[in-house]
Amino acid sequence: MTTLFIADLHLSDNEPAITAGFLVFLQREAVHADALYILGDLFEFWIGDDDPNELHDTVARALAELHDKGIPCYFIHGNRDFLIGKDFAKRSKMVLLPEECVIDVYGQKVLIMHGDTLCTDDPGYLRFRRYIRNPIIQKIFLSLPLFLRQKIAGKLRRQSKRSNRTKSSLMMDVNPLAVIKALKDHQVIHMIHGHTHRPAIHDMTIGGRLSQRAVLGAWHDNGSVLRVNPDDQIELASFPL
Ligand code: OKV
Ligand code: MN
Repeated sequence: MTTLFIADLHLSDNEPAITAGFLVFLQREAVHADALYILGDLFEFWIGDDDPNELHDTVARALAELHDKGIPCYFIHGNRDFLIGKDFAKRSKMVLLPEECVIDVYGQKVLIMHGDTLCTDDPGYLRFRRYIRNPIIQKIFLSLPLFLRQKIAGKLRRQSKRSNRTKSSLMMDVNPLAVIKALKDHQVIHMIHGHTHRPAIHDMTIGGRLSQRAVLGAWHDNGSVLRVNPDDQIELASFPL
């Protein structure tokens, strides 16, 4: 019995080996799991469920197949694929979860999220986030023709690459106070997130209680998965793609 957590695959046409590795992961490992949680940034970018990209179809089919074999898959949006909507959820048979969510994993309450909202030392990003997460702005964006959305997204991605070069690595990590606040707000001591690409299991003491925060790794040269089993054993593993 195992529940699996992954994030930050950043699937795109430019990285076919990661997609191939993901499909193998679904067939070899996820089929034996109780559930699969994808905590955001499954895709490198997302400009609407109506994007006729073949990659989306391949991934939707593979996830739907997993569902048909009895393994439920849950998804929390990342900062890149936040526009994944009901249509893709239906095609992939994934359940879309809210951005912060307390789940029960073998009797333990665990807070799961993508993790970008914990990076409170990057006000530039949070401003950008507030803007593009505005439902009205999203509605307008989604009403644009596909070629325009592609053009805007390409431009934003190039700008972001440029601005990330000037950001310090501390700024791109989670803020410890934001972590404590999130745990307090949800009344939990366990948390799993991705986004920072700094895979680790952090032990902390909060109010005299031992607390754990697992950070999922990004998929680059290797895949990354967190395995949780009923004996409360958690294992952060990296595997070749
Ligand atoms: C996702 C990020 C690009 C970071 C644009 C309104 C706007 C949605 C959008 C376009 C971009 C998602 C949907 C993408 C995340 C980037 C660059 C930086 C830091 C609008 C609503 F602007 F036109 F109003 N977008 N895409 N970034 O390419 O997937 O998270 S994206
Ligand atoms: Mn992210």
